[in-house]
Amino acid sequence: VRCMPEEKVCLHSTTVPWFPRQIKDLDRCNMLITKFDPDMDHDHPGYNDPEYRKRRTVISELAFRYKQGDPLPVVEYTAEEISTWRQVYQQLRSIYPSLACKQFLDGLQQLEKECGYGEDRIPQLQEVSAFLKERTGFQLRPVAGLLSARDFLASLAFRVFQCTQYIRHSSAPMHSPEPDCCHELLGHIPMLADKEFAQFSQEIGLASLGASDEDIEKLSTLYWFTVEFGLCKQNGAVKAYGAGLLSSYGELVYALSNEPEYKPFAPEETAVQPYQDQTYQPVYFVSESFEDAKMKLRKYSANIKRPFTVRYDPFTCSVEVLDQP
Ligand code: TIH
Ligand code: FE2
Repeated sequence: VRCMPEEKVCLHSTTVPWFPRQIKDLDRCNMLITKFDPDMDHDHPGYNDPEYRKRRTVISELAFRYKQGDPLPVVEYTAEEISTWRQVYQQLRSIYPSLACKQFLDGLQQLEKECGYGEDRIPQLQEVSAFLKERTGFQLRPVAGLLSARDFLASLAFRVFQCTQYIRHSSAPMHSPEPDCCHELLGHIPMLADKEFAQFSQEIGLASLGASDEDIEKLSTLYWFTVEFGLCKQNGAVKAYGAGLLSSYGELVYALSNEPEYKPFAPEETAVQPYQDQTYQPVYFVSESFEDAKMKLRKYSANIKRPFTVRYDPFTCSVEVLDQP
């Protein structure tokens, strides 16, 4: 456990928040936010279901015990859990062809062909992680719930994606305010198999290392409106690429209806847009393409003030810290 969330390090005679330098330092990036936890949140659909809460505790333990390099834990899902997965999968699968972006559809198709994706079983993190590693170098790590923005973003710098392994409550398959395995496996994984998108995700992570609390807040808002709830133009139509949309039948349909407001993706404005984390978003940001989103984000990140620059070394899986030029 991280000694203190406020832990600081000294770099080039300035003090900045601690950040991981090596992939194994991610073992210390484990600060959980409990606001949507079924043990804490009275509105959680599993709050009054002791069986569900017990199951969540068992699965959380697997993540708490995990250390970088360990084999990813295997969860034997119950018939009830698989039935929830089936419902989510069937509903979403039927609307993806018309509402999801091309990169997502390509990724999902490969996962169905090569990684056992389908409505009959919940894929294991182990096999999915091996699949991603071959495509974009991303690997998975289990997490017990929602992480603090700083810790979550830091892992992206190392091409590590933190995944929950429990599933949403069977009474609410169409939307969940917290991440679950449907959200990770259906929302995030197909996109992380795309090279361009993987690069985009890692760049947000690198920009977050050692950043001030204020900059972390802005970067996590950018992450929210792109990786989680982003829309993009493709062949003249607006499509979804955000994982929060691609794992929620309810919000995916809503986001691409004429109800919500659309704004063009522009990092300076997007970074300060207040957002909704209990239910559907009132506003979504539309990018011209990933390439465009990546270029704009790069420009934005370059303006974040840090007394140093970072560079990822893929040979050692570590972050080099360089003097500000
Ligand atoms: N709302 C998403 C779903 O129902 O799958 C899950 C989350 C997206 C972003 C944060 S939690
Ligand atoms: Fe997510």
